[in-house]
Amino acid sequence: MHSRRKFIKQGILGAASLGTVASAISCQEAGKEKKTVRKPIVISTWDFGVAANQAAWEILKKNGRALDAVEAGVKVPEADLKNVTVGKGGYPDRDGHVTLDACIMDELGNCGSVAAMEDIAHPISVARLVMEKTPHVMLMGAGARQFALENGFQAENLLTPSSEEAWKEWLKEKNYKPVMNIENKSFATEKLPGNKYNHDTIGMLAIDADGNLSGACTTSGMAFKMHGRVGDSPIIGAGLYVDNEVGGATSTGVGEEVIRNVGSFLVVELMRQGYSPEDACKEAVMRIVKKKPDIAKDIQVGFLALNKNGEYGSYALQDGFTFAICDSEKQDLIEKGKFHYQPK
Ligand code: SD4
Repeated sequence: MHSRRKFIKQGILGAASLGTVASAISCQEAGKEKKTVRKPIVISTWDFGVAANQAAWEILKKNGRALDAVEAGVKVPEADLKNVTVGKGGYPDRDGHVTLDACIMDELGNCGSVAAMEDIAHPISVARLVMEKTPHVMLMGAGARQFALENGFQAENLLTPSSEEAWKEWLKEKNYKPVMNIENKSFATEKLPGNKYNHDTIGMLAIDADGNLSGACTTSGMAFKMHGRVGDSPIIGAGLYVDNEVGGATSTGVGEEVIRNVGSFLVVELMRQGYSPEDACKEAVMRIVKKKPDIAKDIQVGFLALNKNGEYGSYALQDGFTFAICDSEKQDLIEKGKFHYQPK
């Protein structure tokens, strides 16, 4: 499958130096052809997934649990102040509030989520606590913040000076229009040249050495959204879904279209029916195109999927979607997603 794809090496970290525990493990399924399971493996959305994957790999290579790996992995972009679409430093909503969305799901089907949460820098860890310490799946807004504070998280101002500056620039025209791949790429790069890391949501999927899957997804959502707006990223089935029998999927882009099609659940269910990860992602993208062709041609949505055998694939509405892969053979690898609409 890899020969068909264009790989972009971004620096070399030898497999030996990473001291991996397992790479490809062959197994014989009764009456079926011999399958090679690639594990451990971690994949995540966008170029910034490379650094996130490295943090996840530190856990996976020591036989750690996929759940721990995905949490540690996505905390990297959450903590990156230059990243204006995830965690602290994320662009605020139109009223100047940074509101964060995140969810996590493990191999047992447990899941946790926070939405529109303010003042807490690592929403993914709060989402995990919702999963592990409450009878609920999702906490939002003030309730999520209160739960985080009660569990030892510190409140802090998530609006960095440069994100505040960007918001004030935006207020001059108040033009809300999602732009391909990053919601406000031209704005950020033309008017704020210091902001180079203008990518989108991080969604991460991992299989650990035991063959168990987990996933995580975290974002500051669409820049300059309405106050209270929640996208696909914290919604189980939309921004993320994991089924340990089949595989996992995650999404990035304009969340409204992902929610309308319950995108990540759809991708996993298609893989259950035998679709390859890439074909499943493509079919989910084509549902969006079919239902709303007028909207679909002007927005970006990308899906990323990993099946139980460690095979991965992606598909996006538009050119520009990238994802990062890390296993015992390949580190720091970025692959370009296939896409439906030809560039204009
Ligand atoms: C959302 N899917 O809030 C997220 C944001 C994102 O590209 O991925 N933007 O809709």
